Amino acid sequence: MNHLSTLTKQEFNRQKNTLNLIASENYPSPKVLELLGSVWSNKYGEGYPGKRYYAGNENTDEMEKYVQDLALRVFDKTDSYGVNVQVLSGSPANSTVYLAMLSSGDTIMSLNLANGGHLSHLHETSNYNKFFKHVTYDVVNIGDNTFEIDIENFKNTLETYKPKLVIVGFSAYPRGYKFSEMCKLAHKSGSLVLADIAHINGLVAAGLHDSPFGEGDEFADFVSMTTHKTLRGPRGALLFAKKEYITDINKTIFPGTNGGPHFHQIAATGQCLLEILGEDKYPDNIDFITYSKLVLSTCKEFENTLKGRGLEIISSTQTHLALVKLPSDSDSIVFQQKLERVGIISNRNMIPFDTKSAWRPSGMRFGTAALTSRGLDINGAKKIANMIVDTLFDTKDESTITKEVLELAQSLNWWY
Ligand code: DSN
Repeated sequence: MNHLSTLTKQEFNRQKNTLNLIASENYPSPKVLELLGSVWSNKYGEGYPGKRYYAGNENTDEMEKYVQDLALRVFDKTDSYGVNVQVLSGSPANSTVYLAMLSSGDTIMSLNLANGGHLSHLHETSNYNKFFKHVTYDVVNIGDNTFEIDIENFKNTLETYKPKLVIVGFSAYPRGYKFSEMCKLAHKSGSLVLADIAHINGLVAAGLHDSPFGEGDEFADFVSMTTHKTLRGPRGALLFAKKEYITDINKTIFPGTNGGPHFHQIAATGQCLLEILGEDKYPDNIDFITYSKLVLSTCKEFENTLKGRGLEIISSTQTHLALVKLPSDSDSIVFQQKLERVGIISNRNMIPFDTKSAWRPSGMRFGTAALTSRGLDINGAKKIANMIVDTLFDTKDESTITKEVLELAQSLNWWY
């Protein structure tokens, strides 16, 4: 066994024997992983179906068109959008829209990172700040530590700055997104709208969350998403654009910013879309809508249990993720490490109006999409929440919790 094989085996065992609560991860079906390691990976095909620069693309042409069709069938019920399946991941999908539609000096408006936005939405560390101006809108506490988009502030920021592009869609926002209201207001002020649904696309696909796809002013002009979170596919992305914009988007991806498409990733995305459409199955034979409903119920149970044990919940969840504010004497880095030691994998996170840094923020983010794919039910979700609180307050010793975690992890499905 060479060193890489050893590391792969170690990673396999780590994933199998721990409880993964990272809201942006999931366990795709073995068929998805098989396609990632398939001969599709050997082929170059700069260009698009029917117009490639190299020979030998008759199968990739058909496969790419097929996956485009599957993506549109899952998300676009009104035949209003085109889709690019070559975009490599979520952040490049977002920057494709900036590069395709904006000129240097134009303004982009988004939610900032601490309030639930994403680095690629022109956070101060983004290189795109060299070319575009950035303004942010806010969240507001609607009571009981529940922060939602502040629509008044959204309206005022639109009126003041007249941004060329408004981004709706977030990374650490447990509430449902108000797509139609925000899209309508942004369009009224003359802005284009990009909905980044990287986190909630599985819920949208399952019909459990409002969709930003549709005809008319209350829908987005562009929709970006990753394929590996609640969609349960391979690492990758999809970028949709209203038909009038799709040619500009395609040109910006190739030849604008990308070389050859990653066909193995595109084929694997097709597999997860087939599973969502019910034309193939995830190994547990549970259909995608049922799975997605379970994700919501495990998350709610998890959050309720944390709350019942005295933790401060931020923005009571309506999605697959829960945000928690740690007691002021807790250090989120130390706590994340402590959880890792007992086998619970999570990430520290900023909370709205956080006064601490992104490196050592005040909160933790937990999601249940990954473990629900392994068969976690609400009893399991409750158990994990109790283990987390026991770890935080030292109400049980670490070795006991470590044993409980391993037992639970080993009782769950493992598909590989
Ligand atoms: N890293 C992903 C997340 O955790 O939300 C998105 O970039």
